[in-house]
Amino acid sequence: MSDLTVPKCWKLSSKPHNFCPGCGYPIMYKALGENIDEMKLQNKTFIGLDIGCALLSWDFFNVDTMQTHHGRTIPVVVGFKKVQPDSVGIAIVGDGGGYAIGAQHLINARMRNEPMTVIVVNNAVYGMTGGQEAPTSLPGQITSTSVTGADQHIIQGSRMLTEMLDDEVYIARGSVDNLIQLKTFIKRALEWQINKKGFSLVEVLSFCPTNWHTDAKQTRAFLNTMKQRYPVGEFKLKKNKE
Ligand SMILES: Cc1ncc(C[n+]2csc(CCOP(=O)(O)OP(=O)(O)O)c2C)c(N)n1
Ligand code: SF4
Ligand SMILES: [Mg+2]
Repeated sequence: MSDLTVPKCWKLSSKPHNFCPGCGYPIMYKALGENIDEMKLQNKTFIGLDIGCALLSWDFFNVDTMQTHHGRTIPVVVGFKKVQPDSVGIAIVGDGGGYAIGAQHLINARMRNEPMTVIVVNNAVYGMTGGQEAPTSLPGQITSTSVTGADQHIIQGSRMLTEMLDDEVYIARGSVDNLIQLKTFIKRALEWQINKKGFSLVEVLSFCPTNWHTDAKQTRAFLNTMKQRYPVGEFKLKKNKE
């Protein structure tokens, strides 16, 4: 995998992207796109995009894609899978869309073991709307709505979703500064949906230099600080790790 190659399922020639310089989303999309290419899923994949910076890739893939209301992407993908059970359903949401406004949908999809893959892009802010505090903002983080520092409590979404039921599930947390590992986690999540007909999720720690107000070096440093609070790895592959 070369850093210069572009996934075949991208429409790069006709659709330039609108992400800010240094944004982490395109790295996640590269990992996802390469998996779609290599697993030959282009003609059977459906992607739901939450309102948030995820939507900046709307009409960017040569894959059926739908943009949904903020926080409502998961039930849209659940519904699509009900009528197209052989498709591969992927919901891409931000940390706000997944762990705040859309949390009930995420929890219920996990409880029902809906056969789908959720990608939660965790950039520790509400990126699209100006960098407001999110449930994932680090304690003391300065945001546009926490000018004296964010709340001390952060949501451990991946861990919560892993532990809430004692069953088989694939949940992992990767990060955009390790593309190869992230690609592996997304591949395993897609394989889980296809082979086990079950719920899978990858949380992706991602850069938002625009709202973090960071230069390149500070952006890397902030992601490393996030990793201390949000450890990267696979949470649970199977019951009792058998
Ligand atoms: C029902 C509803 N509430 C609020 C909004 C405004 N809104 C749009 S995007 C967004 C937050 C996005 O943050 P996140 O989900 O973390 O995604 P990011 O942009 O950071 O990737 C909000 C609050 C909306 N569009 N619809
Ligand atoms: S606001 Fe942040 S998450 Fe959104 S495109 Fe810009 S850098 Fe990326
Ligand atoms: Mg966000």
